[in-house]
Amino acid sequence: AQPPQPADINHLLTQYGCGPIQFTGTSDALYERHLMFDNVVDAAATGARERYEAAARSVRDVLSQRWLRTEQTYERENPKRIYYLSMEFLIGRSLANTITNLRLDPVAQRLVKEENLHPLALIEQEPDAGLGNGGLGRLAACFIDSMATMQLPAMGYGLRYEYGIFRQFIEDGWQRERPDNWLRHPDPWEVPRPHERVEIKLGCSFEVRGGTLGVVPGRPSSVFGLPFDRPVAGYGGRTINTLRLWAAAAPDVFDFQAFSAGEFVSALAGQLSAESLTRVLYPDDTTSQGQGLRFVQEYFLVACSLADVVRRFRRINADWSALPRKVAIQLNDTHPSLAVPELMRILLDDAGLGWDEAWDLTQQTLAYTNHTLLPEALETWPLAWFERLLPRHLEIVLEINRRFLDDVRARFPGDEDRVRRVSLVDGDPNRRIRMANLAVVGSHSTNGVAAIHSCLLRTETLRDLAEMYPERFSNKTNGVTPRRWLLLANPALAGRITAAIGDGWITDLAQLEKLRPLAEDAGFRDAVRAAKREAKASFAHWLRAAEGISIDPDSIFDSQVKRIHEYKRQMLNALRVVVLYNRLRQDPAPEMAPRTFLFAGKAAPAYHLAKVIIKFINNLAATINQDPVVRHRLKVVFLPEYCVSLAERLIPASDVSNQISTAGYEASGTSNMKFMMNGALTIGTRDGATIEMAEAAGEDNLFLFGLTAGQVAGSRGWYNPHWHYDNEPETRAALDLIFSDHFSRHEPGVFEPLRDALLTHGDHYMHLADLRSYLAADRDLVGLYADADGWVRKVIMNLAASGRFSSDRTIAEYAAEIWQAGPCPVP
Ligand code: NBG
Repeated sequence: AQPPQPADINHLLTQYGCGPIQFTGTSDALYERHLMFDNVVDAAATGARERYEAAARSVRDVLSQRWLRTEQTYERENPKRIYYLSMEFLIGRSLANTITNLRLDPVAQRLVKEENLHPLALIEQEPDAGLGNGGLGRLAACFIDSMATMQLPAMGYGLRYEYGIFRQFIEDGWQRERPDNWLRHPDPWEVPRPHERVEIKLGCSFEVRGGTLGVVPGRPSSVFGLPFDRPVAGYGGRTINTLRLWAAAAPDVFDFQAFSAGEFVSALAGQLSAESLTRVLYPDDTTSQGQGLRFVQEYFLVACSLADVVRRFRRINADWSALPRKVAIQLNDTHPSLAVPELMRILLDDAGLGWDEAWDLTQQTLAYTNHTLLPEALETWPLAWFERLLPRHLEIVLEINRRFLDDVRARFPGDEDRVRRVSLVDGDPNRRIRMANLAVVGSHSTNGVAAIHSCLLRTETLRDLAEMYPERFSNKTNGVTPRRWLLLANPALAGRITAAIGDGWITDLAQLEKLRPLAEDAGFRDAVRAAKREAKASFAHWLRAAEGISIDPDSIFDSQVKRIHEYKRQMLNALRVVVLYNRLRQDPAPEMAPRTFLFAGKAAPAYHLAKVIIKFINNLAATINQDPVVRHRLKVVFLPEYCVSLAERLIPASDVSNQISTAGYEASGTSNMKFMMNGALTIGTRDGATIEMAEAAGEDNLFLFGLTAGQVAGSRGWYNPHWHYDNEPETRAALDLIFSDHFSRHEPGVFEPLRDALLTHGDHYMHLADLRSYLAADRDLVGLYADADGWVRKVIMNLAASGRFSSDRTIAEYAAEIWQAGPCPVP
């Protein structure tokens, strides 16, 4: 086989908007060269993993010069730069996405043919970079894709966890966790930059014992942050931005005294403690358990990133006062909100500025995004930890607070209750620092992630602060990148959209509006139906091969995929299935579309009830799938190990998207948007961004049901789940069936925690209040499915309205309204 010639590739790259890129060396620098020389093996003897690595490195070669030139352009043009600080980046796989964004598909296809490669086998060799829990981390990944595509001079900063989100497997129906050792093999995408390491100083030394952080009093210590850079290729390949992930490393010179005194082993152990700082991602979604190691992780991210930002800023800007004109820092949730005292410390102690100027620059540079209203997620850290680890930061926080509370007292004289509520310091004997208050006070912008969420944030959760600083609060409704979630994940549908309206939608998703009139075009309806059928068939095929599970592509694929949490109400979905099952047991009615219910998601390892819910879904599946009465009519599948790659397969294949959180609890949701742009219809509550999806598509094109956020809040005082149990026969029959151990014959009583949550303890998330209206909406939905044309019309109306939910639109709003930053094209 002839390796691709450089001239040809240059031609292709020019044609597809990436080039011209000058290659140095010969064409062999691409795939074959990597295959042989990187591992020094005979090309014929290489396995799938080596072939994946060689392919990935070849793609990286293609973007390397462009990547360098991007940074050079930023240094030369000195634009305002955007820094996105996040403890999580849930990026998933990079090979196929980078090929797509560089528009190298033709080259890749040729390579696959000439080298006799199996593309799927190759892609499967890449582990998901699971450096996040769920929505918050995936949003960060979509944002960096959009920023690169829009040619914004942006950079992501995060941590290089050696172990990402745990791997889930199911044993006897229960979730079990295994460590995700995703860096076991060398990662072809990351470039270590040891010469750009930074040193972080702490007020004492620490050690990690049994997962908790022990402080070793006495000597201050330091730890190094080692940057690992990953390329972020914008669509079209013009801009290659950087995601910089920090790994902790011990200082070269460790405890020399102990070392010389012969305590070689214990001196080294200290070094190991320092390095365990970035070992593992905390697997808690929307809960903050206040572990010491997490606190140091957060500080480490902030300290490394700010040192790097400031160093870059100072290289080309003499004057500190230019900081907010040249730097915008977005804090993804409160996790990096130690940036407030850290930036103050740099400006006061290192730059030598006075308090007022430092404070002004800090506020103008920082902005904060809130991602949840759940009280258990609001971070507070013991003041005592600040005292020991970050004494200087504590001084700064207390001074910020003193001045802030003076302002509050001046604005609201005599209102000491208010002072207590807004103070950055909570409580007396066990004083804690409230990180959300610190982030709001220390920045110029606070935003929520969907209209309803931003509104509740302003009027409820952060009301007192919003009264102090109303101009700081705004909404930025989330979005997702259409490159990964439509173009790459759903080639069947993407191809048909392009055939109908051209490919402008890829970078301007609002163009999907052009599909609206095509709802009345029988040819286009057929095309959309055929695309869905293809995606379903290929998902069913994969599922059989990967998990040994057979599902019927002619059944309705009804999906709920997300973290398992009471507020997301997977249990409401399961109750719906139990009711449908009961109906069939009573009356095996002749005609109905067969249905496949797909569940996937991880539970935080310490969240017992969420694990019971997983167990219930698995037992439900086991019982239903072997009951002859419902065979070929209802099938329930719990897919283990939900991750970005699984979402990319499952979402395009789904007909129905369940977005059924208790209204007022899901800040935005982002899978709702992915389903919408992949041709699924939504059955859901009026919560998060689903409300805006319904506004955009028209309420009639979704199946909305249930209490509104106002009704949920209004019925808190008197809601009683027993009323529904006593008065709704189907609700009662479903619960009785569960508690009769119908789904747990060999494990009697195993679902008692569900009885406690749903009945005894008052059903906090109001499952029973919404079950009946969920079933009514479900009936409408199944009714419509029988009308193939009516169904696909609604699908097209949703597709046409999904343009607003591109993360490009979200990022355009952040750039214009929060960052005041624009594109910096790379010539
Ligand atoms: C999540 C919310 C979702 C939202 C994502 C992204 C956290 C703390 N919050 O509703 O629960 O879509 O953030 O904004 O993960």
